[in-house]
Amino acid sequence: MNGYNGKFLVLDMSKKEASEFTYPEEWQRTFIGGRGFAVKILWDNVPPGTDPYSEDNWLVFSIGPLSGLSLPSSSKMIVAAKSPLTGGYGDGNLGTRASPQLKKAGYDGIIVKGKAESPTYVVIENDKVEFHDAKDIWGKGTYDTEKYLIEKYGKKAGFLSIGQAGENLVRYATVRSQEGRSGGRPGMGAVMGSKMLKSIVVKGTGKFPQAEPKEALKLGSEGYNMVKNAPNYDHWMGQGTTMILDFLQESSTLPVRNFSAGTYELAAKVDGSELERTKIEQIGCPRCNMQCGIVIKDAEGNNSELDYENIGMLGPNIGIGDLPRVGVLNYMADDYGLDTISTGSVLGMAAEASENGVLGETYSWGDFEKSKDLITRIATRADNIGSLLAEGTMRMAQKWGGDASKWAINVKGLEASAYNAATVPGMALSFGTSPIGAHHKDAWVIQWEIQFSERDAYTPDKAEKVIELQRIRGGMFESLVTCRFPWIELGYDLEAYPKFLEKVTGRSGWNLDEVFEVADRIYALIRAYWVREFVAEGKVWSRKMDYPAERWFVDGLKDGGKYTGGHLEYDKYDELLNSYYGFRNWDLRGIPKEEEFKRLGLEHEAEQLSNLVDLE
Ligand code: PTT
Ligand code: SF4
Repeated sequence: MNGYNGKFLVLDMSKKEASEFTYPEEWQRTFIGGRGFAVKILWDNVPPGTDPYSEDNWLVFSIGPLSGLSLPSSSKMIVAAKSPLTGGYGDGNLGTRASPQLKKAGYDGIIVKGKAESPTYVVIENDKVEFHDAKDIWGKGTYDTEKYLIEKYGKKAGFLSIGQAGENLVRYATVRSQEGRSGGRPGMGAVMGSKMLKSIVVKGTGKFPQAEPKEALKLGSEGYNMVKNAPNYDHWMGQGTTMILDFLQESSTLPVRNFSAGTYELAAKVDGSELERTKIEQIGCPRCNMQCGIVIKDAEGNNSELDYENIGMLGPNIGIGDLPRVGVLNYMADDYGLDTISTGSVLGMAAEASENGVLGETYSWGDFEKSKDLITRIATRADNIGSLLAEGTMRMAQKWGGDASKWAINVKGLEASAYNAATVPGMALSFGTSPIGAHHKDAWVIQWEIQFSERDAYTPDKAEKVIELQRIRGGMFESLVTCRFPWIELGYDLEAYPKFLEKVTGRSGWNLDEVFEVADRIYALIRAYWVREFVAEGKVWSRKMDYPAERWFVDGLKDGGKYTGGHLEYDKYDELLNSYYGFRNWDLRGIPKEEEFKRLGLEHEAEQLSNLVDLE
């Protein structure tokens, strides 16, 4: 099909050899690209039960048919692998110049396998691939690393790099690009580090494969115009994602002091208006005219790019109500290549452990200097405490025992993003059933739930809504691969995307229903992947894997206005989960039924799974 290069570049780090992987053409219809290709490649090629840090784990960078083209906010890329944080499928969505460069170099993605003996970086220039000694940048942060690479390869190249956190196998290390973007929350940066791969540089000079380039360009420029003229455009450009903070404060759903409370007394000091007031610059991904990276001068004079999640987790969640200070912690996380969400959650849990005499040292809410100290000790695994915190909240709870499970705000091991779901059951379901653990990206249902549904209810319409959003956000956007913000934030029409697909691939008949069927296929295969890995490792898979954080059930919410004392209820949540499984045609363990695998054309995968677990 047009719109694709039909192959991935394979980097064998053990042999320092490059080769090509040509995938079956039918995948372009059945999986579209991005996340769909990534999970299929991992399912087929990474043996069940593989240690995420072993040379047998594959790290997959994957773009889609629309990535990098001249249409709204298209320079995105999936980075995926078996996750060292959760043990299941992990991925992230990275904004990067490497996306268009890779397509122009002639590939739909990069597979990294094996393990180099010494630090290495790889330069891809069309079909020329070179493995270089990375001794000059190993041990450096992502800012200096990118600076070094820009000096050598120029500003127009695409860069994918890790910082010290990835090198030191911090389980929530990310991959970074273009000084501001960060992707792969469930430890994709650590998988890259385990392969001794510091950076990938990509340069391409070919053409974008497209069936009707002029038509696609015309549709794209209409899209850019629509975005620019959207009623909310100016507000968005002023505050970006942080404009949501006021709504979360008003609805008592902010993450405050390790998610124990829902409102923050210093919210006005870290909200969207404050960010807008102190903004010095606005940055973003290539090919985007609604750039969301809002930069401030942090308390130590660095330029720090802030989004809502970074602020929520490194601000209210650890009791820091000062934006320039939040900026410092955010800058450190970006430089070390640590996920800000998990870092904020780990610090919140550490502060609570300290309060309860479990941490072994003093760390109080709002202690800025100690937060900095801990972030450095985490990224470098400097000592026992730094190293334990580098393992993430699930393993911290296992180590400490007792009440600590309540302080660990995660699902399946991935720390929850910055929404306190104690009094919003639909958002709790979204975290519970997200395909990578507690990330909001697949179904950010919270605003709909509070504004348009009965907030306290556990009714089936919430399960339906979560699935609707998962199909659009987690299925469609993650396989196309483009940014979802033009649609979600500025109302760009979803129907535009099948039209783009037609013009780019040359295949007529694309429609949203077909794309959503692809989404269901991707979800079923990701779920099969989780179950397969759990069973192969001798762990128990059960519906409890889809439970949100324990705290939201057992502790009443503090400082939540009329929601104070509120919490989730196990029996009602179970009913909601049953509705979700019912709509998905999954059984009561949360495993797709055999007939559902069949409907989606995944008979072979179902047969493989049935060797490990009985299917209904
Ligand atoms: C994303 C997660 C998010 S979601 C944020 S802020 W957000 C945090 N950003 C981090 C960061 O910055 N530095 C850092 N060291 N760690 C960070 N961790 C957190 O990572 C992201 C944007 C955002 S900003 C969002 S919602 C949207 N996400 C999209 C998505 O998932 N899919 C898609 N098709 N389009 C999306 N558009 C928006 O992209 P992860 P990014 Mg990130 C600095 O990667 O692993 O998915 O985690 O990707 O390129 O930075 O863009 O309020
Ligand atoms: Fe990147 Fe933000 Fe633009 Fe999306 S809206 S493409 S995340 S700059």
